[in-house]
Amino acid sequence: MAQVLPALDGDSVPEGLDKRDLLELYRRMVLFRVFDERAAVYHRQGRIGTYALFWNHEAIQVGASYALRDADWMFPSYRESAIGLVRGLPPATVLQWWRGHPSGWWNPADWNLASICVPIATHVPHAAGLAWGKKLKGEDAVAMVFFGDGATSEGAFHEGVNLVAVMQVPLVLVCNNNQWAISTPITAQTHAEQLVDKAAGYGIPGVRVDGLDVLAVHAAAREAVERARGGGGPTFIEAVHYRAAPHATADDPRLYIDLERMEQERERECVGRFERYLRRLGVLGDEAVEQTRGAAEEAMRAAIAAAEAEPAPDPELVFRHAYADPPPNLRDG
Ligand SMILES: Cc1ncc(C[n+]2csc(CCOP(=O)(O)OP(=O)(O)O)c2C)c(N)n1
Ligand SMILES: [Mg+2]
Repeated sequence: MAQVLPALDGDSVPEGLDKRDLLELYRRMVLFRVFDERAAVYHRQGRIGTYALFWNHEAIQVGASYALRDADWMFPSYRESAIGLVRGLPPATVLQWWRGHPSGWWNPADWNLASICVPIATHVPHAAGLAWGKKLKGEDAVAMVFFGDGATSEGAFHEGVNLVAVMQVPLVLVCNNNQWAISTPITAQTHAEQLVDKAAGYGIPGVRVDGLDVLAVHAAAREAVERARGGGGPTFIEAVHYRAAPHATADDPRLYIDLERMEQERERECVGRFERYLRRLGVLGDEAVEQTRGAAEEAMRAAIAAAEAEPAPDPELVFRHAYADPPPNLRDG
């Protein structure tokens, strides 16, 4: 039976975290929120291509990744494009990725951060393989892979989860259930009552959390990471919310989404909700809120300036790693 964590909406500091942790979680969430808002504007100015918004997905991304050490690996989908920011990856690098500029590529081994995966679920077996390798080498690092509700219908997802279950691989599977795969609703995606029920079919623990509650997501992730690191194998986490923004900048959800539900979801958006909790606790006041937001905005201003300052890439780069033996028209051209 899947475990369901209660929302941590009270007014006490949860076990295992201190006030510094809470403020760091808040700082990261605000940084992610500002990144997303600025990236959307940057797109509207025609300076980046289609961009996958992660507005209101910050609690999942920040809460889950906060359970990791730097030696642990993260495998993001396009929805978690900026997850490397928690490791100090420059925001300019992520913006450049969305511009299709080579300075947006990084060596995964430099950050223990895989490339952003656009094909749905193909990174689940990649994460499974890397985490299995860590286990075979006797290293205690774990991996965390992020994917959506739609990804759970893909063959790559099933192959990956089955493998990590059978081999008891230290992988944490974080399913961002925003209840939509572009315009396909979750009800057309699965006949299961809840996605977390799938964990039982693989014989692994599953936990369902409110995806807008950073503390609940973090508690689930911390337990899963500890289990994985201790040799207890994989865990499936289903973080539930309802997508309150377009799928991407090229999408118009008004054509298919429940607008009233979207409005309700925006009212309990995760950054403001966490901020109110911190204010109740007395660890955050107006000055710190302003300062945190100001620092994030400054980081994004600098990132946009850095991205703009980058010279245009050489078009021939497209072919550089494409051929061992370039065809004559490319070789001589
Ligand atoms: C293998 C593959 N098939 C189809 C697509 C087109 N596609 C892009 S995003 C998307 C929806 C994925 O939904 P979900 O897994 O719920 O993630 P979300 O976008 O909601 O975060 C699809 C089908 C793709 N990128 N890759
Ligand atoms: Mg989805």
